[in-house]
Amino acid sequence: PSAQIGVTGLATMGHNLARNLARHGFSVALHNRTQERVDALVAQHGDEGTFVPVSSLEELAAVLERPRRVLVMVKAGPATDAVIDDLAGVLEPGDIVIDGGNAHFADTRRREAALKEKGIRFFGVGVSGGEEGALNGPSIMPGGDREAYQALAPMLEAIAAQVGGTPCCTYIGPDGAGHFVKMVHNGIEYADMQLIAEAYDLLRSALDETPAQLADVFETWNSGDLESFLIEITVRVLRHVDGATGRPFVDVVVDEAEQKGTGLWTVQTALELGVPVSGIAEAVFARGVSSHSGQRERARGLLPGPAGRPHVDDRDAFVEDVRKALYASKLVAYAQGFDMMRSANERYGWDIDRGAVATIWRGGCIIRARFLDRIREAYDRERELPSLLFDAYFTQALVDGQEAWRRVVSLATASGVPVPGFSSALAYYDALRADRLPAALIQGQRDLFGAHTYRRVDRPGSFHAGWSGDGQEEER
Ligand code: NBP
Repeated sequence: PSAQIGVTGLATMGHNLARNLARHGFSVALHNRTQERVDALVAQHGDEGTFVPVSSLEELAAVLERPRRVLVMVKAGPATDAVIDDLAGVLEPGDIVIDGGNAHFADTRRREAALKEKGIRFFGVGVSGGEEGALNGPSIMPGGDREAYQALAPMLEAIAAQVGGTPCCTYIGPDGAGHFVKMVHNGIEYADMQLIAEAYDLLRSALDETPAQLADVFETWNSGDLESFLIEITVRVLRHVDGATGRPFVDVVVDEAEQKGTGLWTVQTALELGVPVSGIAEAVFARGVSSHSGQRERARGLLPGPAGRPHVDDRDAFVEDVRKALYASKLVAYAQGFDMMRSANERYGWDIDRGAVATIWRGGCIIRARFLDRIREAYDRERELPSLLFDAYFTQALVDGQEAWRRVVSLATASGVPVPGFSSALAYYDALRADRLPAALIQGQRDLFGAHTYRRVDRPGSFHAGWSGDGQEEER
């Protein structure tokens, strides 16, 4: 028997991707460290397509068509390195190894370079959509050698989610570009979730309405610009009633959010690239604050805030203000995330097409949304758009929304409702548009204590002011 592709690592994700491949007519060799997973897949789903079970990597190499294609779906980190090392021992030059796990893009760059020395072509592929997406169509972000992609494209594009006949999979760029884009996706996901949560919190604090009633608000929003998977599931969560107590489900869940690490990677990378991703960072930090239950407990009885709930005269106008604030803040978070790709293109010599990324995020992944069509159109209009905020469509949304955004942040702040996402997005917006920033003062401070020099508004060059001595400015 022979197979067109092999999958090693048949836990949740590998298992479902193997079935997805087989259902699309590809013959799939199955390998897993523990043989039971191979046997279980064949026993339960063997009739879905052509599976070739094998019990060693040598056997896997023997059954695969050339060039061999092996999808690695094992735990990210050292397990992935171990499996790649073992594979390198049984593969030949020209073969293709695909890591579909959640690798850090820097690890992908290192692995790609190491395998290249052996003539093996390595792909780091971001796969988004979780268990369900893996089976029925994920969003796929492949990074690696462009020519080798030709040997993968028919398979990856067939198993990806499809939106209007377009697969949610496209070549992203060399080495770590695919995993980089997956990382940014997850960072944006953090920000989007936080902003929705802040909108809910404000509505809940200000209005005398139950979570189920607020679900109706989100449901209405879901028929407009905000239409997205995350708003859709927000409606479901808010409507959900706890079986044991009959209380709203959100009220019985402990209010401490976890973070698994991709948010951290996004923020770390943004700091290294020098890209301000304040919306994403605030979302990661907000989860951190929520988890500090000891400090929260102590602060509750100690630190004062304003009395009473936010005061709202016109309920519907307030709801509309919150919607606009959410949309504007979301726009900032996405603009910041897409800015990371622009910066990575410069740093790593990639050519990530941001419009194409928006296209493949329209289906399969967690941040899938109508909004992504608008982003794609923005990059169609101007491929090297420096910020999404400068596209005419989005600028108009900010013109329409900025007053509401300010009202919402003012009300939240005055009444002690924390809105780190909304307010940091607004601060970023105002900093970008400011005529002058107090960075001039900071430059003065830096020059005074550390002779770091400054540039002048009226002539070129670097200068150091005469802070002591004769008071003469020197050109440095
Ligand atoms: P896990 O991340 O739980 O990994 C389990 C798999 O890794 C099993 O097949 C296991 O083999 C294998 N494995 C381990 Br652990 N150590 C190994 C080693 N030293 N040598 C060989 N195999 C080893 O599986 P998953 O949840 O399916 O995720 C797979 C990848 O996809 C991960 O990188 C994950 O981050 C990523 N991902 C997950 C999701 C999701 O929603 N779960 C979404 C997107 C991406 P065994 O059966 O012998 O123990």
